[in-house]
Amino acid sequence: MNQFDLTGKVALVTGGAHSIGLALGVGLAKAGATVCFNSSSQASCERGVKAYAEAGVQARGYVADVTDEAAVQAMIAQIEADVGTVDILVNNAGVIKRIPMTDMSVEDFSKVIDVDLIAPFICSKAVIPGMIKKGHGKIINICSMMSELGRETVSAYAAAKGGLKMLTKNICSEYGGANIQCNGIGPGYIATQQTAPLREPQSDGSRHPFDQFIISKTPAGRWGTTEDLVGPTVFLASDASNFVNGHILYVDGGILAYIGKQP
Ligand code: GCO
Repeated sequence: MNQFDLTGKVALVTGGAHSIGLALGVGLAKAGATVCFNSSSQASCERGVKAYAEAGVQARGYVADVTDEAAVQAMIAQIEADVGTVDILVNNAGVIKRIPMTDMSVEDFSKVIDVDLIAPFICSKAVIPGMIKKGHGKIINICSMMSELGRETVSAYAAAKGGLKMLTKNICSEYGGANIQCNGIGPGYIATQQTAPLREPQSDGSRHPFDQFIISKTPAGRWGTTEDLVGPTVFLASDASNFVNGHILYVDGGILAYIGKQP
């Protein structure tokens, strides 16, 4: 039997209308899953459904603010009514605000914590009862290099992603006995809209300093693509990872292992 086959499984990808979430949703659908995603607006959901169709797969979009527990509970109930219990949850929705910490308002810091850490708690709490009833479940938290490392201007994001790493380990600890595996994917530096400002070419056409920096720190010598994250996510969503729990799988081209190319 193909251990990577997700046929018959229902997957929910939060923030799955674009970028990394869309790539993961398409990959899970191509592995056989029935894919649902949420977005914050009807318009974004419609754009998302169209993007999935252009990729050759069907997906169902749900409007829900993942920081609002009542909205998330209602979304999970609607998904269960529409297609069944959520077997696979990918906590992908995330925001970043790059502001020097001493310039950052508490409101901005809290917003990042709400979306990047509290929302995964809310969504996991909403799907775990159904997973327990069903006798299995997969929760995949999209962590970050910043689950392990800090850098200037990303204090809130690093605090949230560090917390998400430990929430991953705690869900593993608390619900592993119910055959729920909770793991993380730690993307390296991926070429997305979110990192576009870090790759903006200079006025003279040369690489952005941060772009050059990441290339020098990555053994693979390139930025990752959203496609690089799909296989690892299908693995963690499938029976092939039934004895993998509480692990953050870094998909980073080797950054975390490498001191960096000598200048
Ligand atoms: C940044 C980047 C990173 C990446 C990603 C790395 O400002 O350093 O946005 O945070 O987005 O999280 O794993």
